[in-house]
Amino acid sequence: MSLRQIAKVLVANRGEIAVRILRSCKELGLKTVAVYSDADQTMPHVLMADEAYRIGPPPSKDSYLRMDTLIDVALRAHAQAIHPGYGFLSENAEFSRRVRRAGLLFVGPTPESITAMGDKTEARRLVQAAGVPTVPGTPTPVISEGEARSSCAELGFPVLLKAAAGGGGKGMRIVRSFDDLSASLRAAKSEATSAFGDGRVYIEKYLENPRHIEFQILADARGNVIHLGERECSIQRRHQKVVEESPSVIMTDELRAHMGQTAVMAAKACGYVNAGTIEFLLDHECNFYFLEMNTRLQVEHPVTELRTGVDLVALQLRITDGEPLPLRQEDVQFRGHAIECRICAEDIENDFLPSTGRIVHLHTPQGPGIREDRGVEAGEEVSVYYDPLISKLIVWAATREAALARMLRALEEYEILGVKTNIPLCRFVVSHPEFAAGRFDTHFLQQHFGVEKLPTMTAKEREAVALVCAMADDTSGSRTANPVSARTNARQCGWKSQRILSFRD
Ligand code: MV4
Repeated sequence: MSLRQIAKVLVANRGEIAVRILRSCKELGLKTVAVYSDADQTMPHVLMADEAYRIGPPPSKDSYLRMDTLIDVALRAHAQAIHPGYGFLSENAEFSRRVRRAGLLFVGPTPESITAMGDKTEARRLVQAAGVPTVPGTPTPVISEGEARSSCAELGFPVLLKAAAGGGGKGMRIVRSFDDLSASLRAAKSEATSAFGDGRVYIEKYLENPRHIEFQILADARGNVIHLGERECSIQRRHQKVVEESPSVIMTDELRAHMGQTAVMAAKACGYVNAGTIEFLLDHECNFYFLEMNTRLQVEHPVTELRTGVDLVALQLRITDGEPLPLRQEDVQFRGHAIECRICAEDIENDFLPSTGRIVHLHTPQGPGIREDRGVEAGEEVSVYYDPLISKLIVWAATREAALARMLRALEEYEILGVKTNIPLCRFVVSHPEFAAGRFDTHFLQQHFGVEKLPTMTAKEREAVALVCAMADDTSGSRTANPVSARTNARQCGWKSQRILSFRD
């Protein structure tokens, strides 16, 4: 069971992903070290670890982004490895380098891989050279407007301006004619400069209605690379994924094998080691194009874990310890259907602004085929300082139809009071006939969703919510509201939890 080099791991993250990583560490018999900001002293990841260290005040830049502090803590605690999770320093080449220079293991790829894949034009060049299809576009960032014009003439409109240092959709601009090019180019450059401190912009042909499909890959330090199939990630809003699933409805065994092999080629092109994700765009004819590589564990990794039975975090740790992959491509088995909903503290009726406050009541779904990855408990504060993700609700069932029914059932079981959530949006997607029929692309939410589509509350329901909320608010000084009386009270009001729990007048 135990590893050779690693006996203790510092988890340089918070919330659900810190908890997720701690769980695999424990199962591998590893000692664990948590870190926390002043906002997180009583959070589950802190209570769960063998040791926990304060790393600073709430703002991320003063705590979870402090490379020096994190490395100091790891050395002081005699950890051998640092797992960065996702977000924060997970795709920071400098951090990966500094961790290694301190004599520690970084649970992730080399700084060289992170740097290569972090520069989107460099990534395109690398994978193209390995024979991976990319969207037609400029090989390097465009310097002058004249150069941009001739590139557009060659590619044909519409085109998409992208930040070379970007990714995840930040700072992209669609251009549909020469008239718009000049202003869009200036805007894209200035956005890229303020977002990434790097104003370089390149041009790609814009694909109008693609699906967004990504492949999970695993690579060991001996050159073995396998893929663990796809995740369909088209259901997103402003580049934030909301629902992910595997398999994708459009996937065939043949296409999966082809795209999977291509993903493996892309990973090999940068000498990749550890877990990574290759993003593709897929057009209506099932042509696929490399988009970018994410050089970290992803939020939606549980979808792949449920479908393949592989513990991705455990394998990340084993790979970091120098072990070869324990399975070959032909050993990877795909079973059934997995769907994930990201449950976020957001006010969907108010332009999806983060909804902050104390979670005064929390009862999350249970039963067959349910997994819920969460890093917060009732009584904790959802603050302005961090991502509003409260938990990930993931279901598994033998078929997509059964998984959809199971997800809808789970969403109906989900009870939360104190912050508003996007649960109604998740229910909208999962119960939408076009989604159920598999007829969707990256524009699904833009096309179909509006707040007016959500069920409105009856007067009686409003009254019930007001009552429960008033009661929940009346907890001055105590860490948690009285959840028992909140529930009882709610039931007595004939409270339809699934309809209204995440609304608060
Ligand atoms: C594209 C594209 C269409 N054509 N590139 C979004 C995330 C980032 N990784 C790249 N993304 C896209 N790149 C080309 N050449 C479509 C997307 C895209 C998207 C674009 C606009 C609005 C919503 C979108 C959702 C997913 C993907």
